[in-house]
Amino acid sequence: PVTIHLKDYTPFGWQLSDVHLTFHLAPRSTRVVSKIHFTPNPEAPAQDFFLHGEQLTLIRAAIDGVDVTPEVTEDGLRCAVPDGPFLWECEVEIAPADNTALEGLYMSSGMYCTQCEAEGFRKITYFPDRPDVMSVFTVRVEGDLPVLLSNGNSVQRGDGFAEWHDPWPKPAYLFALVAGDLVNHPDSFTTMNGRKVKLNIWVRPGDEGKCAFGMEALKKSMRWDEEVYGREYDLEVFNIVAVDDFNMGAMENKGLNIFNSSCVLASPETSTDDNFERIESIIAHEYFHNWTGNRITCRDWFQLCLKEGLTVFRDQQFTKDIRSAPVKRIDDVASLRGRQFPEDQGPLAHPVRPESFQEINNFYTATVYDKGAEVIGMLKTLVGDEAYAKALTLYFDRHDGDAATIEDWLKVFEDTTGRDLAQFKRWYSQAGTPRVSVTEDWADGTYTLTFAQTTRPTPGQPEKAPQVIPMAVGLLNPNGDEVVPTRVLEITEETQSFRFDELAARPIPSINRGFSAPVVLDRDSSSEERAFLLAHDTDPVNRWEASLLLGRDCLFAMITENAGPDVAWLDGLERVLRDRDLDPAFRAMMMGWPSQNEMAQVLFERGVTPDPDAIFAAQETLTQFKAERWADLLPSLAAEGTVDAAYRPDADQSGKRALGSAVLALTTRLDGGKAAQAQFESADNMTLQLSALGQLVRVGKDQDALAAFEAQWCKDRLVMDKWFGLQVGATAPDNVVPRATALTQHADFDWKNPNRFRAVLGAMAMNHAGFHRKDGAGYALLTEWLIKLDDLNPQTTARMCSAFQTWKRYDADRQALIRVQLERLRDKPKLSRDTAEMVARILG
Ligand code: DPP
Ligand code: ZN
Repeated sequence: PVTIHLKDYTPFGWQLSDVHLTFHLAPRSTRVVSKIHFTPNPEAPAQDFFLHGEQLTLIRAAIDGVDVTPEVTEDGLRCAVPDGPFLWECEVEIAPADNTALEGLYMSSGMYCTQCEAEGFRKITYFPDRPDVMSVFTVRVEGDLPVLLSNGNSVQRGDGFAEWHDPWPKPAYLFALVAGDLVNHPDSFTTMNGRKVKLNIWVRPGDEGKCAFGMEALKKSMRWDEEVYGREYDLEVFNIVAVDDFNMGAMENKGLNIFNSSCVLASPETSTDDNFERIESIIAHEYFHNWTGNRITCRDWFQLCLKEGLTVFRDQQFTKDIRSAPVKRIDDVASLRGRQFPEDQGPLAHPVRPESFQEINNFYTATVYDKGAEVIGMLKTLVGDEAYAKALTLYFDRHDGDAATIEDWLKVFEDTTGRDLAQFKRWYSQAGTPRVSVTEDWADGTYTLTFAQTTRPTPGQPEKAPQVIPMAVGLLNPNGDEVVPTRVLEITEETQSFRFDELAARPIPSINRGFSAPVVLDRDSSSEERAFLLAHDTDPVNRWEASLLLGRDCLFAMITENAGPDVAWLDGLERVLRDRDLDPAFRAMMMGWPSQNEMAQVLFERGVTPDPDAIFAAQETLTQFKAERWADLLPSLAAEGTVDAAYRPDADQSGKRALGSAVLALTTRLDGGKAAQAQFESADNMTLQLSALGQLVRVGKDQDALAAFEAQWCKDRLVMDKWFGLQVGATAPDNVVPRATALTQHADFDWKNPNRFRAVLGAMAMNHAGFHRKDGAGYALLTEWLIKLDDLNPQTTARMCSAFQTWKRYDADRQALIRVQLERLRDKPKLSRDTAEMVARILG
């Protein structure tokens, strides 16, 4: 396998003024004709004329009208070309109906669609398929289908053809084409400068009733980006298409976003509150890419975080603005710790800007996206809101139309603020989660906090240098009053102290408020102090954090010392739950506790080999104990968690339902599922129906409900994904593998569909104790299916290998069982480059 390095970047030898493509669509014999004007690039070193191309049948190639015979290899073609500008013409044949990798031009339920990021365009035609080659595309689509779409504005449409022109130069990864029998949910938007833009959501017939929410989210996103970032939309039309078979969530192709149908279709009957919120944020995310990604794109794929980190940051800001900011922040912190921290602390650790890869698809990771967003949040904290806004304006002014780098990005901040960001840049180049230990000193009214930072070695990076850590700190006095409001301490040294003078009493510190830096905090704080912060902290994130830390310690003691639940913690939590001034959504979050996966990590960090069965058992004991202890509180909380008004997926109602669902989880421990059964039967929306079903699955009283649910929803693919996933994800550990096995034999287990595959096998891998059962049956089942899927869809296969990334945490027997499976995968004949790279990295 070839490893590609950031340091080897060289510009392409030619510039492309315009690209003309004609598609003659046919399922197994689509012809793609391209005409491209190439002009030598004066800034590039001399090089062979090489165009990427994979799985193409070359029909004809010509230069300046004269046929040529290029040298064709597996990954592209080479050809002798004139010294000056020339016209390249080429015709290839491809078979979209046979394209199961869902990359390039493929078919999904009879419709043609594309996915070109990162390197899918080379499966459509011969082309310099790299993001720094930008060009104006004109596309003609010919096919016997009612709807024919591509990027940009519609130029012409007639019987069996359509022509599109995108005036904005773009790289090939933003190319898109859709053709099919689709119906439209239309609307329009008037931009800040009064231009009317047509908006469309295109779906398969039958799904038109599930578009309204997505459309509202799109209009909100467009307005928000104008108001907050001054960014206006720049084409006459914005199209969104829903596709059932899609490897990722969605794709920001210029003017023609393509979405996994699960990330755009929504209705109260079929979607949960969480689905609605996720859809809203993904629509925003893809729309925001129009500026951060499309108008300003990436020079090379190492710079992926330039567009993804920033766009995630922007979609997080958007959600905070239109929903509850603290709740959103806690959600994001939980997800960062649940997904990114394990990555950053295991064999797959890589910098936010990686320095090498074999297959770029393997780097669409939590680190690039979510840690990438955290890095931008830290930058904003360090320079302040005003400077951030100025820097962003400069970024858009200076780099519009560019394929830019992280250096360009940081330079606008340096030029705006005069700050030297050389040290800050380590956030982009050093992998691993920094650990910050805190010690404190109190004497004569002066309180001193001393921070020491270290980052453990990660693959390829044995030594780490200190990073810039913006540590937001507030101090409370023993009465619970805030004596020092939040202040951002800038840690730059390996060890650094900060003094707070003239305090009347020794304060209680609230450190890393708002999770101002994505670090692991090591601090020996007493449980009294945590309980104090749980009761008094003014920072919602740290209040939640205090409870989480108490929960960790409680479970740790239960697992390792057979201790009983920590009553002081639960009493403190109860006071929070009883506080009706607190947002129900926040209280629902406070009712959560460390996941089994997180507890496995905690045990491992503290030198105890995690036993998944013991973790599960402790969680069960704790849940039962909570239910009993709070028995008299639950009815009133349930009442607060009940919504009488007509269903709306807004923050207010969903917060209440989240509280209701957290309460139901406890009530079910007391009534054996009676309330859940009643809720299941009376539910008129998917949120209530699914949370009830989840509880019935948990207590094993799910046979009738699962059958009823299936009968009701068997025609709805997205709802059936929930049905498949929930019965594996929520069931008792012993049932997980048998159930997953049985479901893979279900007539509707369409394993070539990534959503369905993930629903079963992904849910199995996330059921901690079920997946990690002692006999290794979970590991074997997952591997068996990964081996099967790899021939068809390397991208989804490779991504799911990360289920094994934490394997070194576990005991020798489990490690041996996992190793056998990883080696089995590694030794599979014709293993894809994607999966091979992942397995090699995980094996280490
Ligand atoms: N660029 C897409 C996104 O993150 C992923 N293909 O929105
Ligand atoms: Zn993105």
